[in-house]
Amino acid sequence: MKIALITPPLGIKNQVNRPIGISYIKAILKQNGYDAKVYDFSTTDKLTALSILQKEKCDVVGITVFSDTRQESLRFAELLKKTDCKIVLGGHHPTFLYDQIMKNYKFVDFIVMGEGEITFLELIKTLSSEKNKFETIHGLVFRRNGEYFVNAPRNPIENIDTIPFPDYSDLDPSMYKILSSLRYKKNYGIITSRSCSYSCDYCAHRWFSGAWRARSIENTIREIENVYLGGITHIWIIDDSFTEDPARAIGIFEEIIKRNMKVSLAMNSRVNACNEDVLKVFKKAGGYRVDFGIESGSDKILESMNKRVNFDKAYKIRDICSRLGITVKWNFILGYPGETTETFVQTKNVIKKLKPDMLSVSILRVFPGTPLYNRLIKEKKVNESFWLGTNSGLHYFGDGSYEEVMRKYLRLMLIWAVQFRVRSFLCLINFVYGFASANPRTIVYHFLNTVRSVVIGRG
Ligand code: B12
Ligand code: SF4
Repeated sequence: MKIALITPPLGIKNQVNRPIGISYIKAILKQNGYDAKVYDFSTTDKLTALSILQKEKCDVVGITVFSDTRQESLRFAELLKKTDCKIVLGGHHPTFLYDQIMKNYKFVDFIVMGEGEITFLELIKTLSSEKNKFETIHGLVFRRNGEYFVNAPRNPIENIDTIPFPDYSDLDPSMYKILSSLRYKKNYGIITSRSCSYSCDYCAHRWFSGAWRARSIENTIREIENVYLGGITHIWIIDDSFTEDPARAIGIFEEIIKRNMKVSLAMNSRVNACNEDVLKVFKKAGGYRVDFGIESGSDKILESMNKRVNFDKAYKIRDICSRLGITVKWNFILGYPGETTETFVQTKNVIKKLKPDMLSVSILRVFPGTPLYNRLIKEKKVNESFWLGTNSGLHYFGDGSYEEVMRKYLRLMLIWAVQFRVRSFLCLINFVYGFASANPRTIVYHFLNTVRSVVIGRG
């Protein structure tokens, strides 16, 4: 059976991370004697991608679908269906919107909900046996005689050390680059734990993959060592909540130091789950950048986000990072329901106090599967049919009108860019790079990014 697992053509210029999810699926198929090929078409044009797959004559094509890129994925799937293959979708978007997809896109044969390793393996086993007993596969949505059926959900894999390492053998490592210390380095994104034990209102992870589960230090370090020995020296730990168990995080960094691996490390963390001990050993192991989400400067908004962030702890973490020479990127969201001029100003004041090295302020996007989305649907403030249209992300503009929020947003961005002296040089380079892109939306995006992150050194 010929199986392809793909990221669809997305028309983007640079890809930073390998497609981790489908590469995990390839690995588990291989472990069980099935061969699948992974294609990352995110930077490939549609016709080239199509002709590659047409030549392959696949029996099954599995596609990752994000909400923002669902149209690209679905349009491509429709074209592929003409080659008479089975179309299987996976990822966050179809996990939550399987009803809408199965009703409106008849060329989709299967949807894998949540973590895909075991469900997809069972599907391939069933298709190979030609018994077609799909109803016994937990986590699967399937079509039969014009109707579709939704099976019981599958529990997330408890011991994630049992999953083989993602198999990237089909991918070109030089494609995944990141700007670090003013030059591009080959990047390796790694997931050392799944999910998160918080449940922020705008985030779907708890609902997508249950409780926080971590790989052991030994299992994680083996993957890092493999890639290091393969010549990659930039590792980005992209877990949702990497430092949830600080002792485990420290253990991983200590192993990197002990094994004398000369790597540059970046990580995502959470203010409440980070401390000086973690940051010190992170720095010693090659750590140079941490991303934190604060999201708002207003207690009221933070409460409705269920964010559980402590500003004093954030200032303390900023001081420690500053002392250790670690760059910090702070992420904020504007336009949450309940956002007012007063809460805008509160956010502005917190940013001012943080003196960020790097800053990302985005307007709220609402994703299916989040408590926020479900509430806005119930209150009829957003409509599920949005996803059938061609606009990419579902933005929500709080209680103000679009124009009102954009006006405040642009004004604040301009003031902040100058006032906070953000030294995000990388954003400027991104901006120049973005201009080379033909997509006007990308240009506007990079323009806004730069306006809010102009480089004038830290004062
Ligand atoms: C790394 C990352 C990226 C990287 C790499 C993406 C890539 N090529 O894989 C970059 C930075 C490029 C990126 C970009 C985007 N991302 Co992103 N990203 C992540 C992040 C942090 C980790 C993804 C990951 O590898 N997880 C680990 C693996 C094991 O899990 P997984 O990918 O979910 O895969 C499992 C299942 O979903 C399923 N599965 C996935 N695909 C398939 C396919 C098949 C056929 C099957 C059967 C199963 C299956 O099985 C996998 C194994 O269990 C997640 C957050 C998260 N924790 O997942 C956000 C996340 C996936 N990203 C998100 C978004 C929105 C985006 C963007 C659309 C943002 C944007 N507007 O630009 C773009 C997409 C365009 C693109 N270029 O790919 C959202 C998706 C929400 C949604 N409803 O769509 C997430 C969940 C973050 C969030 N905001 O909550 N992203
Ligand atoms: S936003 Fe971050 S901290 Fe909040 S639930 Fe999601 S992953 Fe966890």
